[in-house]
Amino acid sequence: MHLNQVATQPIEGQKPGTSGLRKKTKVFMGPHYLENFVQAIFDAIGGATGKTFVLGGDGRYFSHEAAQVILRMAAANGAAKVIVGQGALLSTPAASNLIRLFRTDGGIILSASHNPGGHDEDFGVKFNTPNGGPAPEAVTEAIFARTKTIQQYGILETVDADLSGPGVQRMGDMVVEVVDPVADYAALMETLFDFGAIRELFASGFRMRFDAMNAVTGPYATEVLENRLGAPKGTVVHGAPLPDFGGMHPDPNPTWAHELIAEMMQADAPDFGAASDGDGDRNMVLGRGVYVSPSDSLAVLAANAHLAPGYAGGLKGVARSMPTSAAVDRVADAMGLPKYETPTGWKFFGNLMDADRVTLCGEESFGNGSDHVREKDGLWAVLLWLNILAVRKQSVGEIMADHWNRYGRNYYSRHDYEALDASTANVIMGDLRARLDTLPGSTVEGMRISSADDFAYTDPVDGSQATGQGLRIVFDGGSRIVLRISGTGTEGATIRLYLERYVAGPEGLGEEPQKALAPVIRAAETLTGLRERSGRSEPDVVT
Ligand code: VG1
Ligand code: CO
Repeated sequence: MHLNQVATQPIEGQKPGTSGLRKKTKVFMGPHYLENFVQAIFDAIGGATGKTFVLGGDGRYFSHEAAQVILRMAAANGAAKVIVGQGALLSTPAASNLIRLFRTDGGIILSASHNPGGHDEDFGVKFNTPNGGPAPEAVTEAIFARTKTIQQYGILETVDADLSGPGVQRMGDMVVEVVDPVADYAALMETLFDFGAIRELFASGFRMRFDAMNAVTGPYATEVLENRLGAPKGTVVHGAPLPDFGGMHPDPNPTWAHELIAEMMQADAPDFGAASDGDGDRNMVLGRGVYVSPSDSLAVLAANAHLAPGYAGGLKGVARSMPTSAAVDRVADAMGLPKYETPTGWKFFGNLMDADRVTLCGEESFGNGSDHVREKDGLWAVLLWLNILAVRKQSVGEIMADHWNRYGRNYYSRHDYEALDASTANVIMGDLRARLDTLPGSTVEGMRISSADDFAYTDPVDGSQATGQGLRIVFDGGSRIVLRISGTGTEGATIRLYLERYVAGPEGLGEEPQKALAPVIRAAETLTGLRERSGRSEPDVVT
């Protein structure tokens, strides 16, 4: 065993995006790449000496090697202890839970979330702070700043830790505690939901399909749904986490979870369907023949959360990211709840939850969660849906129809134009940004623009500011176009175009969303020239 200080040099581009640092796996495997970033994390938080961290990830290719490097670096940096998920596995919400449960000094999550995995795909590293949430911008900025000056990193030369089963071992002076990745998380879920009622639901013949997409949620879903709630074996499919996700793209949306969509649209489909992403923080839910848009799912969960024991006392407030539809706002207004609109990315919800201002948060990108942890949580959302279905004894379709009748419907869609040439994307964004001030009052496709701006946010808890968070154009009546560049892509630039139109009802609530949004989609093209200028005749992904 030998403590090594390795000389290194700054590597360009180690700037964390919406959710950690994501790059091609081969980039992470390059000389000093992972080591520089991990040392920058330790340095940016005032060193690792005497500290305890949680470590785990979604099991993607290179996770095992990366986990061993991080353990040896933590030991060299004087950490007291690292709590690691068995096999280096931990879903993002489970990692958040362990950080909070054991009051650690933070955690490192190895994941590129919904991005594909494998030697030629993506890898990622994310640091979470002691509250269990993704590092806020001040911390990620400090990490990035450190990557630009780093000259050396510490690493212990020693044999690998044995991560194959629970137990305690030592690496130098540091304790390595390997834990069952599922147990504490499953126990937390039992405190929030009426497992008895959900068990009865399954016992009555209710059928469900959960597509874990060969990613980290498999073991969690199998334990909770099949072992503890009595769902029949085989309810969970693609349940074994694989390094390349078996070639699946673990993004739970209609494009990438097409197998589940196809099954759920059949006449004899299960009653309920769900999928989750690479690291288990996203979810898509479906009823028989019914796709629930993530923004609508957030609104339904907000309106019905009190039906689950963990939320029986009501919600403190709700928050959504700016591009997420205003469906949840209508619920908040009707229930008299405080509501917040934040920039994209879960890190912006942490302060609101820590300050007890909100209980429920969500994003249009298939993510919602509550203050039980400080990350979005895919399986949690599925369990809350199951609890609601068990209590209301209605189908997903009936619940959606009832919701829209009551609150009206926010038709919503996101069109992604992926891997565009970065300069083209910047020109499209820049041109629109420059014209924002001139737009209010003008009419496009028969719709009058009431406001246009580049979204900026001041955190109401600590006053921190975030600017340049997305261009938004709002029309009279609440229809909306939002444009932003993705902060999780690893190739070129991805433009996300978010489209929304509100229909109060009772007429016109049952339209197909792309049809209902047609005038807004046309207005977006007129205003941005996105298709024409990018040379793309249609978006790569429509959700
Ligand atoms: C995307 C989503 C955003 C989400 C983020 C991380 O970011 O739009 O809502 O918080 O991914 O989710 P972007 O910058 O590419 O739009 V995950 O499950 O990939 O950690
Ligand atoms: Co994710």
